[in-house]
Amino acid sequence: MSDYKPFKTILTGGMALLLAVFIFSGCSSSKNHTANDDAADQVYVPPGKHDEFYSFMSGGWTGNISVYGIPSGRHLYTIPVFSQDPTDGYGYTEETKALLNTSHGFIPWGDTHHVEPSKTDGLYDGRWVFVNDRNTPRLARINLKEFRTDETLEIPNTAGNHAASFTSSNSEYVSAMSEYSIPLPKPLGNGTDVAIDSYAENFKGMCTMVKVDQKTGHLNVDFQIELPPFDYDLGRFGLGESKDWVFYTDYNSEEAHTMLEVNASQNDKDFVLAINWKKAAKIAHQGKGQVVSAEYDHNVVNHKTGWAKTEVKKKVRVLQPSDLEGAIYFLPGPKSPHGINVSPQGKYISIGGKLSSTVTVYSLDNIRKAIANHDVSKTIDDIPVLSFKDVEKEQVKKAGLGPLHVEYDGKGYGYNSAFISSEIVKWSLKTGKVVDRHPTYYSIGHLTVPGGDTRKPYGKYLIGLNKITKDRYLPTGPEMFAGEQLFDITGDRMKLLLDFPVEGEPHNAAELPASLIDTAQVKYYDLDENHNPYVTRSESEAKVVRKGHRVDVYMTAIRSHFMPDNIEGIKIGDEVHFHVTNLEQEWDIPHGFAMMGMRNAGILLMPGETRSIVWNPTKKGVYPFYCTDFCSALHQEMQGYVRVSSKNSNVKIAYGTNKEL
Ligand code: RUQ
Ligand code: CUA
Repeated sequence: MSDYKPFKTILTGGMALLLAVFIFSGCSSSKNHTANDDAADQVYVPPGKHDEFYSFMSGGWTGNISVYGIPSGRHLYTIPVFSQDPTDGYGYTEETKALLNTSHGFIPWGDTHHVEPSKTDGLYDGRWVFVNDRNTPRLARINLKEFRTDETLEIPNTAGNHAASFTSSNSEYVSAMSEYSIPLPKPLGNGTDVAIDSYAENFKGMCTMVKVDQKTGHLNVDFQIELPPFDYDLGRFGLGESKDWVFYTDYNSEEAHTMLEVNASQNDKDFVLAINWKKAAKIAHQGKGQVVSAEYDHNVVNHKTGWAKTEVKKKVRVLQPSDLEGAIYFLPGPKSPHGINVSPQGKYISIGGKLSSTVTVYSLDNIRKAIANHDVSKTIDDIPVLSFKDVEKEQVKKAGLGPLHVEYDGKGYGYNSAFISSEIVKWSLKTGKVVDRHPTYYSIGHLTVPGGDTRKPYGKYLIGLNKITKDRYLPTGPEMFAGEQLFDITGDRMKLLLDFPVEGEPHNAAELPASLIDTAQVKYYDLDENHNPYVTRSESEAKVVRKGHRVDVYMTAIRSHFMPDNIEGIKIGDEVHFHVTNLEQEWDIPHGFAMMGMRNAGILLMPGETRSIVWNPTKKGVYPFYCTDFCSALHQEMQGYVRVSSKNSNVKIAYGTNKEL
């Protein structure tokens, strides 16, 4: 404990009290500070061998997803999603730029929080992963054949898109939920330009159900539900018996709009919102609610051409809770809850009572009974509130301080993270009794068991996603990568195996068995199937075409030269579009393309792929370009020149490789 000072600045009010209890009750000893000696064997993946699981970690403010191998903790890849990535030119190339379009314009970064794999029958199916951008409300779908973002969808009428991108048992829906309420445009609300202190009267929360086309994966906002202006924090769809339901935690039932730290921590109980999404969808499809105008961007990659296109959507169906009789309820829960998780059979729903020291477990049976008996204590904005004592199954006591999230191992145990006391607490679902606890380093947020949100968790490991790294690695200035910890959970006691640093601040992660994904990987793109409008399928087709101030360069790359590699006749003021096609037809032979003075990014071309990047030369001269990826023994030689002349020069377009221009 000596080297860990919890951040006092975030601990006020009730938290300070909890902290006092924490300090005076003493805390975990340092005996588990390091892993056991035989841990090395358990995480050692010999050279040339593969990991057992892929772990997809959201990167928080990196806006992307990074992929790690488990148990080794090796960083395998980063998938660009909501942020531009100069590694391969994602969000810089003409093909991919549209993926970052929103109704606010082009937004080159995001804040990814929850990675959710697609499911069939409550089990991972290896098709896609979904992830949300919290800041600019968006969802993305990544295809797991290419580890690429296929689609992004803006969520209208929403802000602080935190309780997303949770998916139903067959990925029929992905849901998104506002954390920050906002006033809604007319005719829905009273207009968006209102006084902030009219919060209670004008601001609204919003639940969005996004339908997933089972063939193409395409996302489509099916309907929304207007909600009271609470902060909706986390969500989970039911599983098994509860698979028609979706559950969300919320805090700020006080409806505070300033100094939430204090003002949203007044009520003893906040809520879980339970929606029967199947019923709600039925009601929506019967035409209930209002179709209102909205403006949001939907960006989809066309796999034939490789180009992402934006469609601006103009309408959305919004339901009111009063439309959803029998399909929407509040369950009270202590106090400013954060995470919510559903047990593998779908019978139990647990929430981390961030400002209490308990995990509350609800049972589906109790919820059903309370609904059948109309045990309604009151209604809030037409949403019936069931009574706590009716729906609660039990409180897990001694769940640590600041319990946030729960994961299940499929063997009857829940594991919750405790942020303030920096520990993982294991308890029995049957008895609600704590059976083990293990310190984490430090301040754990999410935790994940491979398949922990499915009907059949793979178990075996648990990964703690710690928020604070401090002294666990060599220091790297004031900022350090987040520190994750891998535990073995096959025995009665958790066993710490490995610390490994990861990019950004992963808010959560999902592990898929390698066998579900690895054999399906795309290794290169078939040139004959490349229907990019700017493809150059052979060197003889390479050309440079001027149309006014626009110059299109149709270029090829193959070991170890570009065609053309000498270009003349470019003038200041031109807009030069380089369309480079990698002619290789072999796995893992990308070429790069970088032009001196280019103000966006270099590009990386996968075998058989065409990418386009725009260059606006501003100064006369001869500009070298080269391949950035060490592709062959003659990679250094893979270079060329572009001559840029003044605006009024009469140098004509000329180009070629191995010829005098
Ligand atoms: S959050 S540390 Cu953004 Cu899922 Cu809980
Ligand atoms: Cu191509 Cu280096």
